[in-house]
Amino acid sequence: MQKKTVNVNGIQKTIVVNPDATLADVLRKQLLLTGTKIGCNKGQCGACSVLMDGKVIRSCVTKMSRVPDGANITTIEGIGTPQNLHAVQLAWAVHGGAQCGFCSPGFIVSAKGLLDTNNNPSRDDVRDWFQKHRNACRCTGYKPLVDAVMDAARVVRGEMTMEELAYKLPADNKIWGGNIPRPSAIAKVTGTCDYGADLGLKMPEGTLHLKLVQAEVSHANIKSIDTSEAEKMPGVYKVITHKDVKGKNRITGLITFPSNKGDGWDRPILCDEKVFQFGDAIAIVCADTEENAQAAVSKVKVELELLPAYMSAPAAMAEDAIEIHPGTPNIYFEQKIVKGEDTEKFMEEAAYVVEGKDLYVGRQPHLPIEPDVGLAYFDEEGRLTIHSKSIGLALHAAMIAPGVGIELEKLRMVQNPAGGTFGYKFSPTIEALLGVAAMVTGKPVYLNFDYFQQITYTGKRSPFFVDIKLAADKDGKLTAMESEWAVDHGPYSEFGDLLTVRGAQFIGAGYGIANIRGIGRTVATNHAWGSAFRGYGSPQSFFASETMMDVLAEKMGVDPLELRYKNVYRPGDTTPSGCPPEVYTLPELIDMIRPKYQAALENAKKLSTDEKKHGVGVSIGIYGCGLDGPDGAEAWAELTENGVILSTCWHDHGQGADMGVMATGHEALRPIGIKPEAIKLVLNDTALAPDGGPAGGSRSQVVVGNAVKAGCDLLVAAMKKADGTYRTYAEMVAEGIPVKYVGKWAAPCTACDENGQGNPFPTYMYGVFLAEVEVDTKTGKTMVTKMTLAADIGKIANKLVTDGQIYGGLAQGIGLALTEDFEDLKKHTTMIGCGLPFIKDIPDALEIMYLETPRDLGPHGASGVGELPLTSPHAAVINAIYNACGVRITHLPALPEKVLAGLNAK
Ligand code: MCN
Ligand code: FES
Ligand code: FES
Repeated sequence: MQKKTVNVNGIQKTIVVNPDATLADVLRKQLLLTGTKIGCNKGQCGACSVLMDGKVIRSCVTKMSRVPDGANITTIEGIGTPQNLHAVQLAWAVHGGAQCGFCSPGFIVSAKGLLDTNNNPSRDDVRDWFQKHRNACRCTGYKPLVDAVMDAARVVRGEMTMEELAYKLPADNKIWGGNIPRPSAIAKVTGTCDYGADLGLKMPEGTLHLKLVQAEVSHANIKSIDTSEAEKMPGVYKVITHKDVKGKNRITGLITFPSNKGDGWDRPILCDEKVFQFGDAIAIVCADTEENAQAAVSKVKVELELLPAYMSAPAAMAEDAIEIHPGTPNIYFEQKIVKGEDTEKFMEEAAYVVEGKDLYVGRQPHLPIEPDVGLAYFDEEGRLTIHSKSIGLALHAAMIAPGVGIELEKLRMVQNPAGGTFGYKFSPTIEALLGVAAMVTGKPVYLNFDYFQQITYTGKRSPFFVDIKLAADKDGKLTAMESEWAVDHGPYSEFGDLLTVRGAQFIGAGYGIANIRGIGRTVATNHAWGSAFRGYGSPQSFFASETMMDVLAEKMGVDPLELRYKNVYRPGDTTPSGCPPEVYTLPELIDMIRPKYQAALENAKKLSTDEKKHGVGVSIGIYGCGLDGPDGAEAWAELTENGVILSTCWHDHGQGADMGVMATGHEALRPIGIKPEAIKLVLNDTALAPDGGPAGGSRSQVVVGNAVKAGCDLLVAAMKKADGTYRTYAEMVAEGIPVKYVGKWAAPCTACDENGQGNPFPTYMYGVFLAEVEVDTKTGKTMVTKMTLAADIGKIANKLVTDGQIYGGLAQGIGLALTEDFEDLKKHTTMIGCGLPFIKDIPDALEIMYLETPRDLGPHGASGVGELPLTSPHAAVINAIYNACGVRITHLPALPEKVLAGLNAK
């Protein structure tokens, strides 16, 4: 141990530390300065950035032995407070820089470090700085962060006042469609928002720390598990195995489609008979400290009999492959698409036919900066209470309750502020493990994943292998499509059938193709289990149809954007599901983007050299808002003496659920003249708020938003007097009029049938993507120089949020196209190893063009936005690479070596 005197945020502190402890741990655990976040804990993401003697450092890799005595440390808490914000913090809030907000403290400290040395940086200086200091953000696409630094610099230089920078409520008291910062922004930019790991540090004494014994092989029979040595380790309270689980020890996907050959009870909470994939949990060590729990993990002895591991769909589909779940075939679900007439004759008679084989979008890792984390305890009413990053509290309660062995009424689920999920938390991850541990020990328990566990334990995007054939007449009008897709869903079936349906719904979507035949297959494998990922099935689907549209255009010798223009939905056309789209907006979106596209082509010609080839690519993207069929939600609106309480579960990945509830509710409540600050939000706790449904399928703005609006409409109607004015709270009470109203909404929709036909979604989002790239012909490396999206997401609730959603989604699309993967269990296990894009990988030139076509079924005319930007940006990038250098990539990501191989083969 070492005694140190350091100056933390201007206060002299004498501390006793382990010289090997990291500064991040000392700040967080000893000084409880939890504004400093830990993401990768490996020096890769900058979430833990602090200033030491004026320099930006990553505190997770700074040992206390390297912190000099007398060092001046500034953490986010020392930059500014909610009552006294620094310009960088205010700029972050007003530019929407904090979505999930997990990266924000690190970025803000880093930006302060920059402005202290250079108060007049260019945008490139800012980008160089964040690149150099490895500040990574998964939500924002970085552009709003640079905008924020530029404005903060203006304030620092005295060219702008804080008042000028701050958001101002318009005179008409309207926030709908505007730029008001989200309610959680100030907590996020000041480091006062407590995420799961921050709550974990503030748990009462006696809380047990959990660590997992996990599989290090991908497929095996378990012969025995011996916990005796581990149980004797210091501080160990209990080692839990499947034998201790009171319930069925399985997580269920709840509903499986009738033709699913499995029963949906295939995912163990703790492995009993088999290991199905690398990272599977086999035992939980519960101990007094994290260190003691971790030390005992390696003492648990697991005897295994190795089985062949099927690491891709084709491998698991092979004739001689054994069943991963004995009794259930590896191909456990099939979804057809049968629309219009038989396609054979159209294929024969077509003027043009193009065919693509094995078009592959891989196992994209979600890479939120915050690793998975949660805690559990019995609350004052004796309910098993589980806090986690769950974005579907009621759904997850139902999925885990029978497996854990608790009645649903005795299970309470709470969402912590989440540092990004991008869909991986549509599935339960550690909830059941926490529940089991709290039940077995009767104590509060806490489990925090490290980043390796985050990557290897949680679900991934499911790869699709797609074969596709398009037929067109002599004018380029599509007449028929044939498709076949295999979905590698990993070992666990939950929502695998639903994902396979997405292939039927979105391969070829956007075009009025009258005749379609196809079949999709869901395949169990031993690679990472498939969980939802933003876009859910659409990036895989559009990669096939949108790259083949370019192949068709080339074959016909026509412009790829104009070929799309000819074919996009117009009145009379139907979606692949056979229903008319709710609006016909794609022709106008193409009209909007056409001048940009033509200018980009000219520009690419001018810029191209033998060494650096420039190219331009387009794609269209569409996604439905809702869970298939009559998806519904509930919300409450309650008048109080001080304002209105709005309550629901609109789960927050980081996208801005709080803003969605606030903006949608406020617009409905505007007749009563309420100010936004008089609206209180009670969200995302099953004991306090009604079920809004999971925040997946970009459904919340439409489905939960409609429920919020319905509750507010009822309240406003009840408050209205005969003379058109509104009752006060006191008048309502005096007249005995109820003050609390339940808003409910259900989509008037029907799920798709066995032929993929139906009317599954109340609204859709539409976009046209334009990518501009530069390909280095010496190295094969592609840089995206600009991305543009023309988007129709209906009426906008909050423009800061929708801009941020789109920038962030485009950045993930660039990652999907060029770098991101989770395939190699040795290499793809860190943020950098997985290809997370940093600021210099994403162009500063991100442009959005909105068309706000009001939707009849959307609240105040809104559709959704979250997933649109990740439907097909990667297809535009891949088309642009072809346009630049003639290399067509069919297997993502387009790593330099693949492009180079294509160039060499030419
Ligand atoms: N919104 C708006 N105007 C519209 C439509 C939406 O202002 N016309 C706002 C909404 O109020 C909400 C946000 O945009 O704050 C997204 O709305 P919506 O499209 O309805 O999606 P959900 O709220 O259901 O969010 C889920 C969606 C999905 S499915 C994933 S995955 C996702 C995403 O949003 N993961 C995210 N965005 C993310 N953003 C961040 N930062 N982190 C994630 O993990
Ligand atoms: Fe320290 Fe990632 S760099 S947590
Ligand atoms: Fe940057 Fe979420 S806001 S990671």
